[in-house]
Amino acid sequence: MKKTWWKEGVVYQIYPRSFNDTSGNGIGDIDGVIEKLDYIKSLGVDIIWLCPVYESPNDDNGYDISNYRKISEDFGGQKAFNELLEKTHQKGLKLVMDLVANHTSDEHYWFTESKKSKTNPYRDYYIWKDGVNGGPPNNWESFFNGSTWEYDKTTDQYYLHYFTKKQPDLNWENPKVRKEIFDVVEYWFKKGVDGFRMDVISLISKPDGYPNSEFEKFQETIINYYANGPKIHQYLNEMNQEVLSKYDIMTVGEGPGIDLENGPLYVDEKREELNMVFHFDHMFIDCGVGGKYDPIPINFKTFKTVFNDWDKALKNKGWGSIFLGNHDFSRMVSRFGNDKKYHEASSKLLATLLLTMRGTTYIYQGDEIGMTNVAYNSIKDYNDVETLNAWKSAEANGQDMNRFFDVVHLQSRDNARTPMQWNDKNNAGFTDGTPWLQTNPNYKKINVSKQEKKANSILNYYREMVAFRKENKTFVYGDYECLDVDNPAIYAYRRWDENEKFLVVHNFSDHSVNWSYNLNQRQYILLKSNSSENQKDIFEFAPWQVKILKQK
Ligand code: TEU
Repeated sequence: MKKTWWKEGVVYQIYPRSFNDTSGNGIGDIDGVIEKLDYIKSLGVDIIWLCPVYESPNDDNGYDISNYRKISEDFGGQKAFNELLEKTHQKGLKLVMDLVANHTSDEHYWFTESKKSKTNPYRDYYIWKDGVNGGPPNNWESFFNGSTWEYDKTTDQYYLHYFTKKQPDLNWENPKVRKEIFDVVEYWFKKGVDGFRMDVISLISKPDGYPNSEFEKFQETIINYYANGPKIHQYLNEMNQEVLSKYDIMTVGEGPGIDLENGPLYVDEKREELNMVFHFDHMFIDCGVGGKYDPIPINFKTFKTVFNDWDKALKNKGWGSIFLGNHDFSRMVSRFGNDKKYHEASSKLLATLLLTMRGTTYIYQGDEIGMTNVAYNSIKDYNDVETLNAWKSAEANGQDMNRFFDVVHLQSRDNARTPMQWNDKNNAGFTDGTPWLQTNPNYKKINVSKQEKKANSILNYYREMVAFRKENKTFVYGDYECLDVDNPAIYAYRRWDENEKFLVVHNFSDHSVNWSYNLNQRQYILLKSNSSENQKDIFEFAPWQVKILKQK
């Protein structure tokens, strides 16, 4: 397995809108990121992934791009971005951008042209179809509710949009479209950008014939129709040959429908497509039949199995991504930990998991201080288009809206988008103005400034663990094996190479556990723990305690 910077590096994901506002308009900006570069550097991370900062009408907060070569003035424009890139590099950090190329904004020039007539040169940049029996071309449902087809009366045809109707899907069949996107990618590489996270890249190749979906469960429709289309690997290989392979950059493809079978195809080094993917097997683990807004309890054994199976699938082939949260899901500690009684311990435990698995670690902004879900009082306080559309659709279906509001509290993407909590001053120090999304009221308790001052804070634990991973490359490249998979509370795994042998044991529960696994105590020494409890007996664990042991 080739060693490289993006395998050893730790990524810090920034959702710029919610990170740090220096202009006072309530929206985070690029200058705000620049202002916090020392903070980011102090975490010990190596790579910043910046969510979209391009020009956008913000129907989906920047995931609807109207100009791929322009940095949004809301965020400070190109000048601010140039400065960010320069300063990031000066600090020895890399900067990775988001590439949203499955769709554009409907306000992108290509689309406004495409709409004009059936003979417009940009018509085939998008996917236009005739209706069927006075309705849309097929029964497909969009990710954000409603049909994936929008009727346009100018030409009496429908266009495809997997997400909102302001996010028309590009037609990757058209070689001109591919060329346009590859040029965009190259444009940013030439400016010095160090890579791309590729938004819903698994969806760019559409199925032949656009057949009706036979499935009721949305997840099944994604897997069987939307994702991993017939030409996906051809397109990615082409992008690799045309652009990616010419630069020392990293790529991570994001995608619904990426599974154990097809996942390795994206990242198999011999196939020359992408470096890494984000699959959602552990992130959709609480989705019921009705999807994300029909949650079910998390099955802990399944959780472990997802990590085990993916490690095995990618072993000696490609490289994994280890993440437990991002801007699309609830807060990691509220979801996989216990954000009430064991907030600190469980945040630290999850940090340990992120930083001791095989694969590149991705830390989402705010998780390093244990930011939690928010529970706004009214649906009016929510901003996310996914949440609001899910709400409208639940209302239209006559659901019990009190119950549904609980689901919103649990699942809304806004949980992860509340402003970064810097200190206990107004608006958590995020802005002097009115924040675009209300601050989580717990900012007085949970904030950077407070944790800077406390030696054993969650924040300082992250710093310690990032440094620990750096010092012990066995955690990066070493082998992985899970022990006692059936244990309902313990997640234990070995990490080893020819030099070192480690054992990481997490107690993922609210009770103490004596892990009476068949291991000889005396063979191990304790290297690290997220708490000082039970330090004497190596296999005894307080609630949410994790220990890193070394085999003598
Ligand atoms: O998300 C892709 C995706 O699969 C999401 O729709 C996901 O299923 C959902 O957010 C879970 O709640 C990417 C971006 O990360 C997301 O922010 C965008 O809205 C989406 O693509 C469209 O570009």
